[in-house]
Amino acid sequence: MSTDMPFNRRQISRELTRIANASVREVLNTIGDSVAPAAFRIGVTGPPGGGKSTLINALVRERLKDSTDTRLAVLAIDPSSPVSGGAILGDRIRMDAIADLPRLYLRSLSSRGARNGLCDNVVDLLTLLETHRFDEIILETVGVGQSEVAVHEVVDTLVVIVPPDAGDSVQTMKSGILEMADIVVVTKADQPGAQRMASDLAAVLRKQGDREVPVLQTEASGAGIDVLNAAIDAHRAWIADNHPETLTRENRRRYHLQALIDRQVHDALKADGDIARGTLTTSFDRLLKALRVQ
Ligand SMILES: Nc1nc2c(ncn2[C@@H]2O[C@H](COP(=O)(O)OP(=O)(O)OP(=O)(O)O)[C@@H](O)[C@H]2O)c(=O)[nH]1
Ligand SMILES: [Mg+2]
Repeated sequence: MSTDMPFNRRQISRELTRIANASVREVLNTIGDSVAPAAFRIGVTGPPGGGKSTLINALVRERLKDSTDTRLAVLAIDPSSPVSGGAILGDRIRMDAIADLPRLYLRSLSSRGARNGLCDNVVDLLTLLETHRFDEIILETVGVGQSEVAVHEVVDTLVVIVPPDAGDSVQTMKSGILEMADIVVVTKADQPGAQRMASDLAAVLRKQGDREVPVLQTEASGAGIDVLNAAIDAHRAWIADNHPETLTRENRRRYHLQALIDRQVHDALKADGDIARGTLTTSFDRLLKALRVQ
């Protein structure tokens, strides 16, 4: 490991693996008392194979270019389930090209078995990264279904990508993740239909109303990435002006508490095969008792 590395990649990887497989109590023992400052979190989400990783590749370079000391982490949640299609495309971009950039930490994690598409424990992972003093974290998730709107809760700026050939999935996204978007990007803008898709999306988002959501276009060549980068900075400035930081922190804490307690309840229900016997009241009290001793 070279000494000019600002952080120890192997140690962070080890810690992430450990916390990804930890019990709720172990999670609390690891990050429960952390007072590390929050990182600026950017979510990049959209359909499987839509061009998320390609975009992040270029975006990372652009964001690191602007400063000499920004520490940036990328966490890619790998769907790895045949249902979502992500892992079976075969041609997915791996972010090897940027993996060695100094001041960048890159990690891909499977969401197999997670109940909400995101890793159930993604907030644990993000918080752990914050204990390593990352300034920014980019989170890649596949976002097509309703459940994926959860990503909105854990990031500051949500970039929703739509490839020109998205077709039907745009209908699904309209009532879900698109409503949560802070910035919309039509990826693969070198392909036919990109301009049309961008106009359609702009029309839909204008009707949505309350805040102007930019609709941008990017290409794997890097075209449009500078504009996206500026839009992210503009949104960050907008948040700083419009959202009190303490409120954001408290909302995030609430979300984290909910995630941990959900898991605790899930584990307790699974551990007691007899929990459903008896009346609703006796089951409920038995569950509460089990939670108290965990
Ligand atoms: N023509 C064209 N192809 C692109 C562009 N960006 C990405 N692709 C291709 O689209 C495919 C998927 O790209 P990825 O960046 O892996 O997409 P992804 O959304 O991260 O995919 P998953 O993580 O598997 O959901 C790859 O074959 C890319 O080469 C682009 O701007 N133009
Ligand atoms: Mg990807």
